[in-house]
Amino acid sequence: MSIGPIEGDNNNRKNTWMAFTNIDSQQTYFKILYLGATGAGKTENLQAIRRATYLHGEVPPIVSPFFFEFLPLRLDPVENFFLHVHLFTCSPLAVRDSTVQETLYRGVDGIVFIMDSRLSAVEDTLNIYESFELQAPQLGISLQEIPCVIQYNKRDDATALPLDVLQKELNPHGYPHFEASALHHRGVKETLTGITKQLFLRVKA
Ligand SMILES: Nc1nc2c(ncn2[C@@H]2O[C@H](COP(=O)(O)OP(=O)(O)O)[C@@H](O)[C@H]2O)c(=O)[nH]1
Ligand SMILES: [Mg+2]
Repeated sequence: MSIGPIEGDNNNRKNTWMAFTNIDSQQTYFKILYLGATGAGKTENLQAIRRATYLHGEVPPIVSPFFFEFLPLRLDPVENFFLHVHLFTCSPLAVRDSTVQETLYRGVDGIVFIMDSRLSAVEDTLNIYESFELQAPQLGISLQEIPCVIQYNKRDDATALPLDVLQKELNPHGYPHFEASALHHRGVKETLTGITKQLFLRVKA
C-alpha cells in the first residue's frame, strides 16, 4: 500500500488536507477541527467520544483552554496503520487572537461542522458558516480541498427541522452529513468515522 507523501518532521506539514504520516512506524496523524456555533454540541460530542469503546489505549482528559478544546485519541488500527486523531473544537467567531487562530488552524486535515438542528439555531449557524467561508483562505484552509462533513445535532429536540430542510439551507456544497444526538451518544461515532475514513482514503491515494 502506498501511503501519502509526507514523512519526517512535523514542521513539514502543509496547511492543507495532507496528513502527517510516518511510513516506517506506520503511524498516521489527523488533525480534525469540530467547528460550530456556541451551543451546537461540540463539547457534548467530545464527551461522548471520550466515553466510547472504539478507542485504542487510554483516553486522556479533554484539554479546555478558554476558546477551544483539545482531545488526542488513538483509534483502532486500519490496514496495520495506527491512527492518531487530534480533535480540536472551536466556535470560529469566538477566536479573535491571531496566535490562538494559528495554533488551531495550522495543519488542519479535516473539518466537522457541528450544526444545531433546531429552527431557533439556523440563523446563528448560517452566520458562523458564512463568516468562516470568508475567513478560511486567510487561515490557510481551502474549503474546496479539505475534507468536510456536517453533523446535524440535537435530532432528539422537538423543534429540530426536517433533514431535507437542513440540507437545503445549510449544505449547499453537498458535504457528507450525519444525524446525531450527541447528548444520547447517537451519531457521534458515525461522524468521527465519516471524517476519518475520508482522510485515510486520501492518505492512501
Ligand atoms: N437535546 C439535546 N441537547 C444537546 C445535544 N447536544 C448538546 N446538547 C446540549 O446543548 C448545550 C450546548 O452543548 P455544548 O456541547 O456545550 O455546545 P458547544 O458550545 O458547541 O460546545 C448543552 O446543554 C448540551 O447538553 C443533543 O444532541 N440534544
Ligand atoms: Mg463547548
